[in-house]
Amino acid sequence: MFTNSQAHSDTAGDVLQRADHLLQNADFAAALDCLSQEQVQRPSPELEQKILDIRLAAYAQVDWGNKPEQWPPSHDDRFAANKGLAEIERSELDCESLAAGVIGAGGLIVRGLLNEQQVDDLKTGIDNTLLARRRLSQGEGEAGDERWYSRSERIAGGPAQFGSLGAQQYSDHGSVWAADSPKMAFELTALYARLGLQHLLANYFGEPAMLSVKKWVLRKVKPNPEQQAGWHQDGRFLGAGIRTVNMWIALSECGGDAAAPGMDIVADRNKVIHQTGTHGAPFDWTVGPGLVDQITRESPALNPQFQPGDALFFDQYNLHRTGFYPHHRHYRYAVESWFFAASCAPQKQMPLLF
Ligand SMILES: O=C(O)CCC(=O)C(=O)O
Ligand SMILES: [Fe+2]
Repeated sequence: MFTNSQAHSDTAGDVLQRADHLLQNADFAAALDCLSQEQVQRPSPELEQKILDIRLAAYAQVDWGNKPEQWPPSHDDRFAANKGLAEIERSELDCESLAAGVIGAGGLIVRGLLNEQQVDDLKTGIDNTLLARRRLSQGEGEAGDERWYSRSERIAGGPAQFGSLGAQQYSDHGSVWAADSPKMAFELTALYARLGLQHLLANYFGEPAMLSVKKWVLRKVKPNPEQQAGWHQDGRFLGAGIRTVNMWIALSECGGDAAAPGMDIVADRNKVIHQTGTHGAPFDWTVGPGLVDQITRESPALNPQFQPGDALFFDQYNLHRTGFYPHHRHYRYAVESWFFAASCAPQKQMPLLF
């Protein structure tokens, strides 16, 4: 109660001063908490940007120590009798089910992780972000667009904001880094806090979990009956020695019989990185169809059906691709969040605190 009344009587200046003090003591988590509460009470674009900038700067300012020896976490292999991906309800998600699903079964579907309102808000946010990016790239930005889309000065080394191809490369669909949208980054980190993800993933990794600039992606995928996406393992790009788990959240009904593209995925328990660029592969980063045929003789390729708000957790060894099929008519929205154990987070993905 004291904190509430204090928060109400504090001016924005008081809060910023308190946060600066916490930042000087490198207490980034407390500073972010304090500023995030202020952003909920008195939203401002400047504060939203500041919060994102702190997240981006903090990783490099903390000594995250050595990798815990005890990893991956042990699990009870509760899904051993299942064929295919493990599947649970939201209420069953904890460190043990996550480990048994991702490590033991090759992937875990969590039904109903988000509710309808959360799904709708994220879809609207993805649309706003994509439209703001397109308008800004064409020099037609409207008031408020930069809240939805602007690249932090702290994000160095990524592709130029509007690319060398000019405006026409941006449309109302595609993918966009969540960290390029101060508003979406704020909403998503608030949502992850409500879901208890920091705690869940700190248990899973045995140390704090990070997000990253490059592997935290908002997606609006166009149905494309003609297209075949590339089979890949994200471990092929992420580098050796990492500890990671992806939370992919479907925001549209997709996959299976649904009218929007889901994910083709192999629930393979073997933790190996397959050869790429061979067996008829169209690209050097994809696993060729000939090799996929061999792998899927043992573990068939699945195309699970998702309802909006269902999540899929998997690691860097999982073989998957966007699943395009001729019956698709609708766009598919999703958020992809690769989380990394802090002590060995890949620098080139630009880790960020959440
Ligand atoms: O959303 C998609 O279709 C692809 C996602 C993906 O490859 C990933 O999350 O690693
Ligand atoms: Fe992927």
